[in-house]
Amino acid sequence: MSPTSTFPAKRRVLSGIQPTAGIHLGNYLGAIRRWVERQHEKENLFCVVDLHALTMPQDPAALRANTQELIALYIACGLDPEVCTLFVQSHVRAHVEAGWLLTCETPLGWLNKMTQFKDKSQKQESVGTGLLVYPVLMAADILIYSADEVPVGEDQKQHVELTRNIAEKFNRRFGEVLKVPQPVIPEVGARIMGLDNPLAKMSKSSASSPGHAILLTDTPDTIMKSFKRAVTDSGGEIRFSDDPAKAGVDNLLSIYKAITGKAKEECERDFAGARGYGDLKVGVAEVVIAALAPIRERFAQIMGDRGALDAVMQRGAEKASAIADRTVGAMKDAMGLYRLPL
Ligand code: ATP
Ligand code: LTN
Repeated sequence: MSPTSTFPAKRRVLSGIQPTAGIHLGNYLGAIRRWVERQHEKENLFCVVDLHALTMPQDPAALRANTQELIALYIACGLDPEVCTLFVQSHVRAHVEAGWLLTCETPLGWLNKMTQFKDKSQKQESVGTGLLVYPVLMAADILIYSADEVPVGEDQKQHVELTRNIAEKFNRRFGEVLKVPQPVIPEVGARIMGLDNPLAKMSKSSASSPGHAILLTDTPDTIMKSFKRAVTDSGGEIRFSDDPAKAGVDNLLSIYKAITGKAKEECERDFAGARGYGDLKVGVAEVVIAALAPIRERFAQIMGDRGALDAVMQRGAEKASAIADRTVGAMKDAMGLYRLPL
């Protein structure tokens, strides 16, 4: 069997989100919504990357609960488990195995350049080794499925580029075993900013600070309140802008644009007669409430049948393992690890 026979015939998509509390509007607009829209065009694998969550301190009970909830949220957002393989990373052993094989092939200098590592490590007193090598585990997540496309928000582009570099280096040394993937970044919604600070990206790690993020499970009342509190500027002009001073208004308009799918001029026109930023905030809140209400309702329903959720995860893990084990086998053979005769 040639190693390249592990490549799929149809274009394959792989992506994942960490099961840390507070899945927010940025995760939805930057990643999940795109996965849902394209699910019928491709072969899809979406995982809950629980092993990645361990790079930061987690409460074990909360991690377990968040993992199941994130699978439920994937389905509530519109991913169909009959069409997509939905699974939990730690249920597929090949991730860790391939992670080690690739760690041995990754120069330390490449990891030291990762901006997310620099940001996150600065915020911690003691930095775990996992935080440094985490992009190699992410490379393993992608490469063991021979994924063609990795749909992510802007902040993950650097990690997908690293994945490409690791795959190319591996292939140069050991032959064409790994498919070199492409990042797919949405044109709108790739970088939603915090409502409390429009210069910092909306993030789960800051989701506990009030008014920072809109969670997918927030009630209409909470969503309206969060938008009403959003930081803007002391002017009154409602237009898209690159000026950091107008980042708050730009972020609100970008959210409106991403949800409604309207062109920039049309979005600005919708608020042309607005009396100050109050009207803008309410207008944006209304479209977000309408978009998230069905997700919140479906989520509650799905969480009512935990047995069905476990079945989705079980089936997903089996399908994912079957693909991943083949690639890891090909990697091991190429690297010279001794294989026992069957
Ligand atoms: P953390 O703060 O814990 O790093 P996060 O909010 O960045 O979490 P992740 O699990 O790291 O969430 O990201 C899941 C997906 O959502 C990734 O594809 C990421 O690029 C995307 N994403 C995260 N934040 C945003 C954002 N503010 N705007 C657009 N996309 C985002
Ligand atoms: N590193 C990503 C999550 C992630 C991922 C992946 C995304 C882990 N493995 C594979 C796409 C493909 C993050 O923190 N957002």
